[in-house]
Amino acid sequence: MLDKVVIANRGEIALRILRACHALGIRTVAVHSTVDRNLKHVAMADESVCIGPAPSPQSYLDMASIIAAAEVTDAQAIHPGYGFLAENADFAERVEQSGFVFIGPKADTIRMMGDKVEAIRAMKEAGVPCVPGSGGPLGDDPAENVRIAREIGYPVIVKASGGGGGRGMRVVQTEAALVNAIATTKQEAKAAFGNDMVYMEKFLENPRHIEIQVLADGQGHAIHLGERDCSMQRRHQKVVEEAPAPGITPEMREEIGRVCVEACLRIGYRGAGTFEFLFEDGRFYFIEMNTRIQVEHPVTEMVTGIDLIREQLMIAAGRPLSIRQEDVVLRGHAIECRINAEDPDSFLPCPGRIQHFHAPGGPGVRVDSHVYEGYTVPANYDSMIGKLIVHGADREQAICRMRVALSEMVIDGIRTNIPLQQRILADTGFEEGGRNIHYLEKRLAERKEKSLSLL
Ligand code: MV4
Repeated sequence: MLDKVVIANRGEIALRILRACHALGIRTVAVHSTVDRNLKHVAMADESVCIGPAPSPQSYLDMASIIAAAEVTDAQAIHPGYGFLAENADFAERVEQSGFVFIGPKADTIRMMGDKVEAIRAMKEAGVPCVPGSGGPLGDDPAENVRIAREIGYPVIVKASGGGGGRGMRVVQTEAALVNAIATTKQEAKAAFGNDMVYMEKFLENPRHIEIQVLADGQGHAIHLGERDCSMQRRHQKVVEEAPAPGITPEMREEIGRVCVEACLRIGYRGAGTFEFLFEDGRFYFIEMNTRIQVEHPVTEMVTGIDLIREQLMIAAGRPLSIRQEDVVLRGHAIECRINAEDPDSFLPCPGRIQHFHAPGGPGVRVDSHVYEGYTVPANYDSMIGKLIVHGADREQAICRMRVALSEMVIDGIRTNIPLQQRILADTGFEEGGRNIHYLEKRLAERKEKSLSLL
C-alpha cells in the first residue's frame, strides 16, 4: 500500500480524501494556503505544509510548491481531488517525472480528454454513441462548414475543443448566423484556452445530463458503477444530483455501462472516471469524459456501497481491481444537495464566520463538509462548503429524508443556499423526476418574474 499521500486540495474533498487514506492506514500531508490554516483536514493530517498565499495561482495551482511539499515530507503520491490541478496533464506528468504517483489517469489520457475533439474521436472509435457532428475540427472554408451544418441540421452548437463544462460554446439557429458564430467562437477559444480549434454538433434542445461512473485499474480490468442524473443545474453549476437516474431501466444501464467499460479497456484507462452524456428521447449521446473524482461521487457510493476514493488509492498503489462487475449491485436511491455559502436568491457568494453549525443526522444521512462552528469561509475560493447526501430504499424515501435533513441543518452567521435546496425538494417537477437541464433555470426565472410583479 501507499504509505504517505499529499492531498493537493482544500475543503470538503481534502477531508474526504484524508478519511479514505486514514481508513487504509495511509499517512497524510495537507498542503494549504495562508488563509486555510484553520481547515479541518489540516488539523487532522499527520503533517501539513503551507504552500503559499491565498490566491490559488500562488498556492493550490502552484505545481512546484506542491511537488516540493511531497519531497520534503517524503510522501509517495499526490491526490489532486477535483478542480485546481486535477485535470492538468502537465501537472500529472511533472508529478510522475519527480518520482511520485499521480492518483489519477496517465498524463496522456488526461491530455486526450482535455482535447474534446480528440476525446470524441477516441470514444466514437471505441463504440460510444456521440452527438451527430463534424467528427473533427472545423476548417476555414465557409462553404464546407455550411455543408456540415446542413447535413447535421439546425440548430447546431459550435464548441471549443479546449473548452468543456460549458465554456466556449455557441448555439447557432440558422445558416445566416453560422459563419460569424464559428469565427467568434474561434476567437474566444483562442483567448480563453490558447487553442482556436472548434467543432460542431447537433444542438439537443431538451436533454438530461446523465453520467456514468467507471473504475479501471489500467491492467485490463474495468467496471461501471451505474449513472448519476445531474440535470438540476444553474449556469453549469450542478445543484442537486442523484443516483440512479429516474427512468433509466436496468437494461439501458447495462448497455451504456458496458459500452463505457469497453471504451476504458480500449484506451487503457486507469483510475476513477466519468463519461458525461446528454440523454434525450431514450438515447445517450457522449459529450465529454472527466478524468477526476467528481463532487457528486457520494451518490454513487451510497447506492453501490463502494468507497470510490479508497478504490482510487488502491489503483494508484498498483492493485488490480478487486470488484467484479457482478459485485456491483445498486441498492435504493441517493440524492446530494450542494451546500453553498451564497445568497439563496441572488446567488452572490457570502463568505464569513459560521456562528452556529448543526449537522443533520439519522438513518441514511451523510454530511461531507469541512465546516464547523467558528470557521470562517474565505472569499478566495469556490463557495461550496459541503454536501448533504441522503440514501433511502427508494427515491420517495430519499426525498423525505432530504427534506428532514435540510430542515435540521443549521448554518448561522453566513447566508447559504439551504432555502433554495428546500424549495427544490418541495417542487412537484423535481418530485416527479427526470426533468431536463433547463428545468431549474426556468423555475428560477418564473419565481423572479412573480416577485417583481408583486412590487
Ligand atoms: C450540449 C448541449 C446541447 N447539445 N451539446 C454544456 C456543458 C458542456 N459539458 C456541454 N454542454 C452542453 N452541450 C449539444 N450537442 C447542451 C449543453 C448544456 C448543458 C449540458 C449539461 C448540463 C447542463 C447544460 C446546460 C446548458 C447547456
